[in-house]
Amino acid sequence: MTRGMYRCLSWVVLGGLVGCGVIEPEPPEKIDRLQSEAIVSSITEGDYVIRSAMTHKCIDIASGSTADGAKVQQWDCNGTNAQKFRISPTSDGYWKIINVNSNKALDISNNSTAQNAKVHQWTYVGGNNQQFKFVARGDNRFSIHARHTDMVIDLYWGSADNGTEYVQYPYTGTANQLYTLDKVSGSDNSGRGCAAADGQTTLRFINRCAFEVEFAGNNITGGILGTGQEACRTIGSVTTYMPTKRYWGFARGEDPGFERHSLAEFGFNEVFYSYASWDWFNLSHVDAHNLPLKIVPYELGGGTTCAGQVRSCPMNLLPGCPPEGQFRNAAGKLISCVSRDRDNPNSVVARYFDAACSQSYSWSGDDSVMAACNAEDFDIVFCPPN
Ligand SMILES: [Ca+2]
Ligand SMILES: [Ca+2]
Repeated sequence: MTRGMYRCLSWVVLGGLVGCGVIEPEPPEKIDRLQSEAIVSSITEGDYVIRSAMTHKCIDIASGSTADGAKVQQWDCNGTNAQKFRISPTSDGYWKIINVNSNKALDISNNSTAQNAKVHQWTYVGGNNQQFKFVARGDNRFSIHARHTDMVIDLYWGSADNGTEYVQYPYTGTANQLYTLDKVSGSDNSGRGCAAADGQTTLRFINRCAFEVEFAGNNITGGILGTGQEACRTIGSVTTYMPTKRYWGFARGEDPGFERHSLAEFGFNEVFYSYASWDWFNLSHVDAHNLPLKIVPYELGGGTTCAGQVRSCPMNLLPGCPPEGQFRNAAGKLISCVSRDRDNPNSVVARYFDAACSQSYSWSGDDSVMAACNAEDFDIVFCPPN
């Protein structure tokens, strides 16, 4: 669909969902430079890397020590097991946090109830000073509360220095008390990765390209994905009405700019007959093609409405782009194929897109390829293999 204008025809084809009207284009939100494998929006049992929301550095066991009492510190993220923690439930919403390398638990030293008592590692014995609660604070950030005091794990004075210690301190909401968690293994939702069946509408961005991809879109913090990496963004509950949302990606550092992206377009959680959470979506080439995309819906509540609703245009449409559509960056590299006559189904570029990919939404009224179903979560795949 066009940006900045909504066409009634789409609604009619889908059965007259709700009204239509002019919608102002939304600017892309800022790109978060944090590179992530899989930032989670909720905690399930598994292995995690825990990063400061302030410094983006990792919680680390100093020198990879396996000793009781070893220092827990902030350090540049390095992918070692000294920075991976198995998080598993204890009781009443609390969790133990066990270092993968040492098999020792994060622990408030000496069972202290004082402010600024240090966090260190210790053999897990089930103490309340070894159990923590994760409280969601928005934007996939959590505060981590010790069970015996309800104080949070606090990056001391918010220092960015490697070697800075963590202490317990009353929650104040400052960024040195907030963390993001990247799940690095132990996913218990086969096939769904970090998009859990949890009553939330989550988008899982997956990069199958042979290069780094930056992703962005409406109502999310974007990010950078290495080859094979994925990231989840929860945008609302399964009943949150979110019309006309768009998501896209581009090779890192090669953003062709506004109206030069292939788009994954959605309307989430429309009321539709007996469904409270019907969704429509398409792979739009109305503006352009820059990266191959795929949308995979995951059914809400085990129904079957999403069968056959996967949409994919896995082919690279840049090499064959007609001359009038070619958009090059300052270095002369072809980085987008732009459809400058978007409302014309017979334009050379629209006909090229349609011929190359039967599931492409190739001009502003190409409603026959619209998909719709009662989904909870979606994958948005860059450079899908099929
Ligand atoms: Ca979900
Ligand atoms: Ca839905």
